[in-house]
Amino acid sequence: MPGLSRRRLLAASVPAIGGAAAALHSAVPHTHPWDSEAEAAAGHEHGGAHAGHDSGHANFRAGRVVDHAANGFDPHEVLRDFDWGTTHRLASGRVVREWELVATDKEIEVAPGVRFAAWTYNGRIPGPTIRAREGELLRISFVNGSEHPHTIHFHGIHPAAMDGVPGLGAGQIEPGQRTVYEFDALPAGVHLYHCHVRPLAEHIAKGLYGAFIIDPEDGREDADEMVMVMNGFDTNFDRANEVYAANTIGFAYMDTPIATPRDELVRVYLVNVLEYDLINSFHLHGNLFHYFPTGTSKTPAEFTDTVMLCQGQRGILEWRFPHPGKFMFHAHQSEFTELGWQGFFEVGA
Ligand SMILES: [Cu+2]
Repeated sequence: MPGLSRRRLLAASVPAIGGAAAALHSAVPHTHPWDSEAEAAAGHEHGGAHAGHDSGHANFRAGRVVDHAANGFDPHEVLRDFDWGTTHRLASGRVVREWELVATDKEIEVAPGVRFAAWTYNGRIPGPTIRAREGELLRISFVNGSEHPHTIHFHGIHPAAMDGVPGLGAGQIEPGQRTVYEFDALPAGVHLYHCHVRPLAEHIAKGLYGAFIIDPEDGREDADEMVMVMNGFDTNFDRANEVYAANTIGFAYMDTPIATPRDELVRVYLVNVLEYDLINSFHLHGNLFHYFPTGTSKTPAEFTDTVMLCQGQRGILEWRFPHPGKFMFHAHQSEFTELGWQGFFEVGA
């Protein structure tokens, strides 16, 4: 079916029925953006079976990699980069924590040779992982350096005027304008932020989102902490993704596994912002993890190896590796996995 996009097939045959759409979605083939043009022109299709690939396929074609330096961010740095902002104390002793986020239009290489006209917070996707302690007063200065109107909508508990949606408070922030979002750090957990300007799907899919972590007042146990924002990119503008990843660059953690010590507590702050697909998931090999939905309780809800999240859902995963070696993690939708959303943990001896 050369030329027939997944989305157009869906639109033609499924009048907004979620379950059926999900089933169809994974059944409809599409091409990788990093396939050769000749192959794409010949209508070479990659379906679930991926007959044209060897089973060891775990990388971009011919081992090509994305130029992280040119992008200005590296998924391996994003992984453990927690932005605590700057602080000062009010006369009352209360901590005020502040950040500046700037929206910019920026071209990002999302797969080898595939450049995507992204919209970013502070030049990176995901935007900075904003981190605070429960009960602090948070102040986020937002500067719109993009050519399009944007906002920052934070998940959490705050006044309506600070919700970052058009028509409330400062509303839509026009190019060249700025505003300040101010609210209490509540509740403890893992949250997210994203632009909330219409068309919403486009403003999110373009890259305007990030993780927002609030530590409990009494903290959490020491751990090797990481943030993974599950996302994807629609590189041919058909409202379906061609690239999937945790922290933007597919296969980045396959090319260079995430090193973590044996027997030490691992804590992953997992956020799903994937647009255009109904669900996403995280699956861990050779182990199970404790799952804390939204991270709002210290009592795990589940001990499992796979969690499923819709857009906006997030949670904290905790586990220890008792065995050394390499352990995969990936979306348990095979299609997402093969299009980039997979990686390795490398556990020391
Ligand atoms: Cu926007």
